[in-house]
Amino acid sequence: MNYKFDFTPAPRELKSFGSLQPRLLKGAPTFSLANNENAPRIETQLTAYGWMLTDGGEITVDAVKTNNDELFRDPVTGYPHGEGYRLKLQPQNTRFTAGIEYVSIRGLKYALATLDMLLRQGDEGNESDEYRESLPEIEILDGPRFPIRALIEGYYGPPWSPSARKGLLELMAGHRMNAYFYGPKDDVFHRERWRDPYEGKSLEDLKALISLTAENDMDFWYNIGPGLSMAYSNNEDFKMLVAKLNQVRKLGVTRFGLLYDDIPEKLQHEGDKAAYPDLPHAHADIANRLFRSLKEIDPLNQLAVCPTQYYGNGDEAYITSLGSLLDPRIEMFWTGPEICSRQLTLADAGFLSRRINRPVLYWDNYPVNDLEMSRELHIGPYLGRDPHLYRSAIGIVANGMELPESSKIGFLTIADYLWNPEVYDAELSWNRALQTVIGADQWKDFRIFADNNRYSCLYTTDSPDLRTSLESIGFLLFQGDKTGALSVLSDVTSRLNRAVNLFDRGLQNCTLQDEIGRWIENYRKGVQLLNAALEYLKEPGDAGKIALEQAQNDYSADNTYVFADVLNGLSHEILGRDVN
Ligand code: LTM
Repeated sequence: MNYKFDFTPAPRELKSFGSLQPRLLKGAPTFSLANNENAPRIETQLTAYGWMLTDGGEITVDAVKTNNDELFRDPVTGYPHGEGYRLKLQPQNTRFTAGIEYVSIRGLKYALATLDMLLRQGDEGNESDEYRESLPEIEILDGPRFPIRALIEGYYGPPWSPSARKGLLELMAGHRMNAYFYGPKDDVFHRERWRDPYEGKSLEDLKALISLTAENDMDFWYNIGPGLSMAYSNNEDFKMLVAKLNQVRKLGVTRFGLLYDDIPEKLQHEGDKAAYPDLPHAHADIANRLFRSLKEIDPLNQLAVCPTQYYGNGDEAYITSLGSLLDPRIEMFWTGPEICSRQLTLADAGFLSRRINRPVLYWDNYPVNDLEMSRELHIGPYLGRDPHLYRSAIGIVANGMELPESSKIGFLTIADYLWNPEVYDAELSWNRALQTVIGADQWKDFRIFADNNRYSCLYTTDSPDLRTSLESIGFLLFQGDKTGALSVLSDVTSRLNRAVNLFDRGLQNCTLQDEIGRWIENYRKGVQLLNAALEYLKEPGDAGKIALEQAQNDYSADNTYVFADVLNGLSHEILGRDVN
């Protein structure tokens, strides 16, 4: 039988691919546990996937914790990935043993996720939610490429609610992101009132968030942005900064970020101008002192800094100076050549990392859609990131939209890229992400809508299929082939109408439907415009003309970005032809 393994993400190494053995059961697997050190965790995770624990189960899970992280060392970067695992699935008569070796609990978690994926995929690859009826003998040696695989709540706008955070962190941890960076611009205690300690509800929420991150085996990075008001030369301010981080540290946090983004590019306080030659000296001084104080308390504490100039070529004066002054153990954020970068290349990363004496930590502004991007919905797949970026970058921290449910789609594709960027397949990963967020029954119709919402800094030509069809309709009308044009337009509208019908019936994920209401509305208007064009072509006349112009006005009056510029001027194009 021909088996296809469309893993998302693909494991680093598939060591062997042996004989197939029919399974005992057709549906969800039953499993039993050998003498596993972390048996309760294995049980919880597999049960959550729908597996059943029984004596003498069909699959015996034999997971062994090892200290041999040499096994999982990255062959290219030499990074000792304690998050790696080895998984061997071996048939034994009609049963199977799943042998797992892992170093850290994350390694175990990822191994079990791969095991479920291995059993779940049908002949249709990722499109099946069924379990396989027979299983291969297989050995997988796997580990991530990027050490830091993270999401950041770092946008302007209302912070995510506690329940949204729960949903997001559970999902992303299950898809191998390993860190959550806290830094909502609109949390007053993070930026405007950075000196003030958390108290009352804000403190309780922060504590709950830290616990939630730990429950999901993720690292929590607390970020603070004091630069709007801090006097860098004022020792009282420095003490306030240390005190604030101490408050958070006492909640169990060991990772911190000092954000100097979106603040004045020149020194403002008179005392600072007297004390420092320029901004990078002030920034490096504060960061280095803070780093030393954190390390004195606990050598495990870590610090990352977001520079004020956080994008560009990498040879500008500020970043060059800061890079040379900052302790090389401090991580440094960078968003790429632009604030929202279309591409991140290994060449740029290599150049910057040599100039700043450390691998780059990308703060990637995708899928974020704040400020002037707020009319765009960023639900397309992650694109334009070099497959070899991990050679010069320690990680990527992806900035979310204020829309948590919608952010999941982009984040899921980012998680796949981060695990194994060399074989990342954007469309496959996107299909899988849509399936996860929308559900197996509805994702294909939703994809028709999503395909017309691809516009972002990553992808500036939207609606690829519709664009091609409209080009062909224009060409056919120009040739005087109205029948041909009608046929193409009729196919297009009936396809786009499938998503309208889906929204009429209602998404099973109602949170998502609520969140993207304004984009659904303008999608409807766009489809209405195409329907009106179809009616006019079928029956040209004044009534049809008025309806078409009205539909064009309705669609164009709404500045919510759907179909990008593809439908602009459609009525003009149709009405400009002789279609009688
Ligand atoms: O990108 C950085 C480092 N800072 C801000 C983000 O907070 C904001 O969300 C994005 C997108 O608008 N741009 C920024 O400059």
